[in-house]
Amino acid sequence: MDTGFAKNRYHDAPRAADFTIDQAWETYSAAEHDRWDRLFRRQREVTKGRACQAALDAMNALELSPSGIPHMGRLSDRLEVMTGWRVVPVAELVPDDIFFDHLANRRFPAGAFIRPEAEFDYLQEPDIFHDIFGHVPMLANPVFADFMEAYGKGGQRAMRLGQLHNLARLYWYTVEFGLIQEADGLRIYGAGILSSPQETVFALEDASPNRIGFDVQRLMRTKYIIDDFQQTYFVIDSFDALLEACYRDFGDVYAEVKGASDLEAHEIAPEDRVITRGTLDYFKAGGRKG
Ligand code: HBI
Ligand code: FE
Repeated sequence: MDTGFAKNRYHDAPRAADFTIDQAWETYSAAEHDRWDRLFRRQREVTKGRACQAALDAMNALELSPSGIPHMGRLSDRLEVMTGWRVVPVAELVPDDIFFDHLANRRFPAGAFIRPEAEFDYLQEPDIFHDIFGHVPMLANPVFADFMEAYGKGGQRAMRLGQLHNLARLYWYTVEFGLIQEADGLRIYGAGILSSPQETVFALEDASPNRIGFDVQRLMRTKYIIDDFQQTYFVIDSFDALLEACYRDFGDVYAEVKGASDLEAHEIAPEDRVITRGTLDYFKAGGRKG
C-alpha cells in the first residue's frame, strides 16, 4: 500500500491478510534501542504532571521503560489480562477497513519501525514510539478500551455510510489530540500529544489554541491540521462521558452533520462551551513552518 511516506525497513516484510508482520524484535540494532531509550526518558519527564492519571498509571503497570524497544508479544501478554487488548506489529499505515477491523477485535496495529534520528523530534507517520508510548497506555484503561473497540465497529459502519471523514475527525480530536478535565486541571490523553515533547507543553500551557468542551456533533464538523499543533483542543470530563457519548448509533448525528457546515480548526461556534479562547498567536506567526 502506498502510504506516501518513506519506506522503512519493514516495508517489504512478508505480511498476513490483516497486514500484520513479524516484529522480528531480535533485529533491532543497539542504535534503535538507544533511540527508544532517549525518546522514552525525555517524554516520561515532560509528561509528568501533564499526562492524565490513567496513562501515568498504565506506563508503570505495563512496565514501559527506557530499556529498549518493547517486544509487542510480551507487552500484549501484560495488556491482555487488563483489558483484552493486544498490540500487533504492522509495517506502516494500513487500509482503513483493516485498521477498523483490528480495533473492533481489540487489536491495536503498531508500527514496528522506529523513527530515523533525523526525525527524532517530529514525524508525521506513526512509528513504534508514537504507537506504544502514545496509544498503548490508554488501552489499559477499561473504559477507554471499550471506547476504542466501539470506535472500530463505528468505523466499519461509517465506511459503509460514506461518513468516514466525520468519524476520522472524532478519532483525531480524542484518541490523537484529546484533553481531559481532572481534579488538578487539564491533562492529556491524546496519543499525538503524549508522544510529542513540544505539543505536550503547548496543548496545556500555550495561550494560542482554543480549548473547548467535547461535543460529538461539533467534533464531527471540525476540520483538523495534520502537520502542526492543533488550533483547538477538545476537553472531555471523563472517559465514561466519552464512551457514553459515542457508544450509540451515530445515524442521527451523521444526519445532523450532513446538513451543517464544517468549522475551520481555529473557529469558535456560538454553542461552544469555551474553556480557553485562544489568541492563535503561534499560528498567526506561521506555526511549525514559521
Ligand atoms: N494504520 N497502522 C495504522 N495506524 C493508524 O493510526 C491508522 C492506520 N490506518 C488508517 C488510520 N489510522 C486513520 O485513517 C483512521 O482514522 C482510520
Ligand atoms: Fe496515532
